[in-house]
Amino acid sequence: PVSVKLEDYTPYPFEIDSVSLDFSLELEATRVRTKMSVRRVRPGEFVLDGEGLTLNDISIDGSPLQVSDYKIADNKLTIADVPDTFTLETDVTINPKANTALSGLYVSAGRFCSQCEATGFRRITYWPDRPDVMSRFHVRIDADKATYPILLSNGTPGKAGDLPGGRHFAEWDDPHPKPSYLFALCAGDYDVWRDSFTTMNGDHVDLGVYVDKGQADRAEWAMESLKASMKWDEERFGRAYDLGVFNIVAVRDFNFGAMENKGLNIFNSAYVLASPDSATDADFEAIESIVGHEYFHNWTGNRITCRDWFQLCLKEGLTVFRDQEFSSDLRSRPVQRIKDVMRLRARQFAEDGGPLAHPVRPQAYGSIDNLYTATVYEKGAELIRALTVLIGDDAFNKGMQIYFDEYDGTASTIEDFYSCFEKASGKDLSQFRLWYAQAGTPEVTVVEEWDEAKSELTLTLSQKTPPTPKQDKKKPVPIPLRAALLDGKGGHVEAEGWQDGETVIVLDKAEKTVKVNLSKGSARPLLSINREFSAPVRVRRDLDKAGLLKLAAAETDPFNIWDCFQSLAKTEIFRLLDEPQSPPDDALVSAMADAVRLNESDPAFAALLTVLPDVGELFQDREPADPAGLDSARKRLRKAFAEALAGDITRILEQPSPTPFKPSAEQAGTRALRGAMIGLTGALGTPEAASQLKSHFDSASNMTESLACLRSLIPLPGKARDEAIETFYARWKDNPLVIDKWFAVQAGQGTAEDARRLSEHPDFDMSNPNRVRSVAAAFSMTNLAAFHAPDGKGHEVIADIIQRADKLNPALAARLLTSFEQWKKLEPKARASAKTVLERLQEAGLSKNAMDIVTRALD
Ligand code: HT7
Ligand code: ZN
Repeated sequence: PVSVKLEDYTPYPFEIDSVSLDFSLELEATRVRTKMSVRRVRPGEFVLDGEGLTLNDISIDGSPLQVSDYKIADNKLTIADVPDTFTLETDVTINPKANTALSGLYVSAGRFCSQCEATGFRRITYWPDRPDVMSRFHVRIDADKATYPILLSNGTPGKAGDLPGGRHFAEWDDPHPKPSYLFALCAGDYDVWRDSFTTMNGDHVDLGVYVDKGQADRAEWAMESLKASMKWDEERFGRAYDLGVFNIVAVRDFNFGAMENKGLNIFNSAYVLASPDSATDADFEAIESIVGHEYFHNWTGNRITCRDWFQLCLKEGLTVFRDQEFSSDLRSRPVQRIKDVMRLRARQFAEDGGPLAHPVRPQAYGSIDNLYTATVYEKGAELIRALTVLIGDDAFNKGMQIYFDEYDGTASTIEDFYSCFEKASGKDLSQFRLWYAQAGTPEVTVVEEWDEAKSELTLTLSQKTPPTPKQDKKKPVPIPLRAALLDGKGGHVEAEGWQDGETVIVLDKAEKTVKVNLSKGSARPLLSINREFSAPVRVRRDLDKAGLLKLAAAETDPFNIWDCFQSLAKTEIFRLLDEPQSPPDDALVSAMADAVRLNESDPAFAALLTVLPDVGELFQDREPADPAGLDSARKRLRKAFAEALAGDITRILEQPSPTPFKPSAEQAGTRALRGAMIGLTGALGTPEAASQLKSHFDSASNMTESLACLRSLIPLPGKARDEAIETFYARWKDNPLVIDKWFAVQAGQGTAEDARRLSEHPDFDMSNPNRVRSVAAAFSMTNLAAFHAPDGKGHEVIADIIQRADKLNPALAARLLTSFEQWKKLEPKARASAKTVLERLQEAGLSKNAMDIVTRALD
């Protein structure tokens, strides 16, 4: 496939200071009239992007152009001879109703909405659709008044009024120059949850969350989250909102989580709508974090945008870092850190270790939609976090202020961003930028040597990054490792040059030796390293089971306590896989259970201690990988763990669930531990367990526990399970977001036949990404034992769904295809089946997006 290369970047030859867009909305024939003021700033051709547009008229300075004056080819309109300053007017027709790709202007539930990032604007009108062309937008929308009483766009509202024939119009002005990918338009009949916010500068902002009719009260949490985000960005980064209006619109059909369009965020309704009975704590938490994420883009993405799409991590990695910090400040920092690392290891480490691995800032791409990856987002955020450790919080905060002040209103690069931190810290960060150019997860090996006579600990640290596609050789990167010396009694040991027994070791060479001098006669301390997961690396240490248990008991960093138990559980699962006749290690299981009990006063943390590494993560350390074998070894350990906690399960579940329901971190923590106990009840797998789960399901007062019971019942065939599936469906059949969960819990634990049956259910809807993902992504990304079953049936069912989805929505199909990314690591039978299926898909002639993934996966 043709690829776009970073090295080919050239600035656009023209500036377009302002643009007027005039929309006449009709479902199948919307008219878009565009008037732009163009000014040449450097030599070069005048070329506009345009895709699927019917051109009705085109003129320069009021004179219509003849067909011979311009050329339309390969989705580009080129006008050979243009004056240095001119006004270009175009008039095009588009068909939003036929737009199933959900990019550009489309229709969801009878209402108009748009998605322009990355290249959707060119499906609306002719335009230089690249992020470094920034313009002031004036928008006028006219539409039938009865069907579309609310007409929204970016900025602040202007004139509005009635028109003949039952139509009306509204105008919107955005004073901030912006790239086309931040343009948005929504039109339809909505209910609105309204509120307001006064900024730190005393400016009044009208806030609105627009949702389906009758759903306004389900928008309250999104609104609370928005106000909390606005306040947090003022307090933490000194950044206030800059318009008099901020609106959020919820749509059911959306390819992603949400979109940060200037002043008019558009959200997947899954990340807006929540009520205590229908949403889980995870839903409330996700809404808070995504509302925050999109709001934070106002400064990191909108006011300072990206020069080109290779710089995507500049806005995404930084904004993920900001939303993680927001959640940490509002909830529990250690719990947030553990959840973020779980996500990173599950998604980004897997990506980095497979054929789709790419640097955080890639050098080339085949299809821009496929650049929205865990590496760009999650690893991008980790690099910002590692930077804070490397230069310290003060220099980081100072650097951020320099960035906001110096680059406001510009389309910037990673180099621009890092120049601010070089200024703030006085450090040369050129080696740190290597992190952006190299794919792969570095492996850090730590070897310790203790000299009793000298009371000296010698640490030999080394790093190695495995080869990734098209990048065989890797250079050392600076790895900031937070470290502490533990005394084994809950405290730290002082050492020369360390502060309260803590320091940051920067491993910036292939190998480095660090001498740690303790006061004479000191006992050997235990080393705590990569505390709080200060760098996105894999750490290899020469610690056996007893050593890890001792370290877990001595640790003062909650992240590392959790991580010690993860390592212990992983090793034990591998042992159980290799020794199928051997029972789980009693001593280990009771240590795991003790850790849960010991931390019960922090129930959210205790709940995380019950989660064993999932098959996807185990998979990364076993080649060839046998997902079914790993799954059954994992289940054996989990069953023993549940048996060790049997008394605690009963005790915890006998206590009442907190009432009245609040989505607070405190209540969510209590429910998380209760949910964990429900999960472990299922792991016991006994008939009594099924009936206990069913009675808990029947009496559950909130969705978190109700869904946890259903999830636990799914693998336990029988009447209790069947009744729970039916009751849940009957109760929630009119709530699509809850029915998505109903599909997902079944696909996430069923067989390939179950996944096929669900994909044939009358409520399965190929045109709705949430519903497709609730079956296809839940099955292929969370149920690896069934997806990669050696008979190949799992691969086939997903390939069939992908092929059907691709005809409607290539971005969705491409994302689902990434579930095959680990295929080369599979045991021979599943590997052969995956290869056959990928080759069949390649032969089938898929979309450009889907072909990009298939080709790279097979490479
Ligand atoms: N910046 C937004 C990205 C996005 C997107 C990208 C490709 C196709 C559809 C999309 N919808 C939204 C989301 C974000 O990171 O905030
Ligand atoms: Zn984002």
